[in-house]
Amino acid sequence: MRDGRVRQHHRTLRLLGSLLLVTMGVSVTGAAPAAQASPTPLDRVIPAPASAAPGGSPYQITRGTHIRVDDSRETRRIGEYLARILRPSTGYRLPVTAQGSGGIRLRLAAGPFGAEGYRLDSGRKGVTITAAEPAGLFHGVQTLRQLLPAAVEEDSVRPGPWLVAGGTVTDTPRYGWRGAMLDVSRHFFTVDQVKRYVDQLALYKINKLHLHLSDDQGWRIAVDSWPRLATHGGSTEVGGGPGGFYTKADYKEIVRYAASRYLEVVPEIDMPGHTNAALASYADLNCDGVAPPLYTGTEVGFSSLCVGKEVTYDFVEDVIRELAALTPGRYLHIGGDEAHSTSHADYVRFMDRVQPIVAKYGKTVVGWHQLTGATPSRGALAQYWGLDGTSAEEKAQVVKAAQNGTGLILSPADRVYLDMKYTKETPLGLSWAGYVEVRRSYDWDPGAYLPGVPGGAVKGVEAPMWSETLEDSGDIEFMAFPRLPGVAELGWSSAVSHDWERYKGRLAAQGERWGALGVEWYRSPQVPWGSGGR
Ligand code: NGO
Repeated sequence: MRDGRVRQHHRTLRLLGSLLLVTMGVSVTGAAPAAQASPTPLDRVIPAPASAAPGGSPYQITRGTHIRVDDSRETRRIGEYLARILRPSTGYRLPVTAQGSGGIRLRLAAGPFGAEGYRLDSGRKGVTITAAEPAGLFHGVQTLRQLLPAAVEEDSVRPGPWLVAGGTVTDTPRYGWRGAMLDVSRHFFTVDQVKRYVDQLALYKINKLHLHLSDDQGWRIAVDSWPRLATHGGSTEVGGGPGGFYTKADYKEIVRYAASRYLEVVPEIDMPGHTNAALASYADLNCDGVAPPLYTGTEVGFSSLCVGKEVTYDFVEDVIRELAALTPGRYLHIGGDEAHSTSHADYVRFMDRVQPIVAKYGKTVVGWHQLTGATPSRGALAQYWGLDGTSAEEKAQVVKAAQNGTGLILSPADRVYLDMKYTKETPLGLSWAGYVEVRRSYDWDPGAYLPGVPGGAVKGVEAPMWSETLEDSGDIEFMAFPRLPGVAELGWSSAVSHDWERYKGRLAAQGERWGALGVEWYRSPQVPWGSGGR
C-alpha cells in the first residue's frame, strides 16, 4: 500500500512544515518582549475547566519555591513528577517536602471533587491543589502546567517569569471514560514510544489507554501457554517490517507507567475476526487445520477463529487468563468488529461463550459496537465507531442495547478516528470515513450524538489511532495533534462550555507548548496559530 519514495517525500514535506514553523516562531519571538506580559488566564486550559474565578495577585514560582506534599506516598510521587517538569526550564531546585508554608502545595482532603476532580487556588503566597483522590491532584497538576508559560516544558533553563494567575479553578470531568486507543498491531510501537504517547495524553487528562494488541498483521503480547502467538504471530507488520511484541515484563512496565499518569490500560484481543496472526501461528486454530501465511497488507474482514472447534475456547481462555492476570484495570476488550468471515449465528455463539470467560477472570467486557448484534453481557460496554452514514438499522441496534443497559463509549470514525486524514493533502492516514479536520473532530456533543440513548448510558469518548500508515512517534503525534485535545475536552468539559470560536483560541495557544515539548503537529488552517488566539 505504500511506496517508499512517496513516503520519503511526505516526511520531507512534514519536516519543511516544521522548519517553516520554527522560522515563524523565531520572528514572532523576536518581536515580542522576552517576558510574558501577564499570566495565562485561568480558563485558557484544555480541557476547559468546570469553573474558573479569577481574582487577586498571581503567584510567582521563584528560586525559593518548595513543592509541599502531605504524608501520602502518592502525593509525594505527584510532587516529584511536577518537580521533574519544572526544574529543567526554571533552573530552580524545587524541593518536594512535607515542611514549610506557601509555595506549591498538593493536598488530599475530603470535598466535593469526586474521583478525578480538584480545586486549584492561586494567590500571592502560593498555589494549592486540593483533591479527594490522587488522580484529582494529578489532573490539577496538568492545569497548573498549562497555566504556566509554554517555555516551562523546555528542557533547558529559560528566563521566566513563572507566573500563575490569581484565583480559583474548580474542576470535575463530565465523563469517567476519556480514552485513547493505540493500534500496536498494524505497526509495532516500542515501550518507549507508548510511554511518550502516554505523557502526551496525560497533559489533556485522558484516563484510559486502550491497546489494540492483536490483529491480522501482528500479535503483540507474550502468552506463555501459546508462545508462537508472539514469536511467530508478532514477527512482522504492515509493509513487511520486523514487527515485535511485548514480553510480560514490557507490558507490566507500560501498565505501571500509565498508572503513574493515572491512565488505566484496557487491553484488546480482537476476535473472532482480525485473527490472522493467531491463525498463522497455530494450524490447529483453523477449521481446515492449515495455518495461513503471515499477512502484511491492510485488507480487513478475511480471518475468523473456528467457532465450532473446542480448541478455540481453550485458546481464548488461556489468552484471557494470562492477560487478565497482567492487567490491574477493570476491563478487557474482545474486539468483535468486522467479523465478515464469521456467520451471524457463529458470531452470536462465539460471543455467548467468550463473554463469560472474561467475567470468570474478573474483568468487564468491552467490545466494538457490533457486539450489540449478539447479546452483550451484563455491564458490558460497546464502543461505537459508526459515522454519519451508518445505517439507521445499525444505529437502532446500538440505541436499543444502550436502553437495555449496555454502556457506550463513543468513537465515531468521522469525528475522532485519529488515523483519518485531515484533508486530502495530508500525507498520513486513511480516508474511508472522510477527511476529519480539527473543527469537525471537536464540534459535536457526545451526550446528544445518538438520539434515544439514555444520558447515563454514555460512559465517555475515545480517540482510536489505527496504525496502517503510521510507523513512529512523529507519525502518531502528527495525527493526534491538534485533534486529540478536542476529544479530551469532549470527554472532560461540560456541554455548556462547548464553543468552537473560543476553543480554537485556546487550542492555538497549545502550539507553542507542543513546540517546547518537541511534539509534531499538523498546522491546521482552521486554528489561529501564532496569534496565540488572544
Ligand atoms: C476500522 C477497523 C480497523 C481499521 C480502522 C481504520 C474498526 C473498529 N475496525 O475500525 O481494523 O484499522 O477502521 O480506520
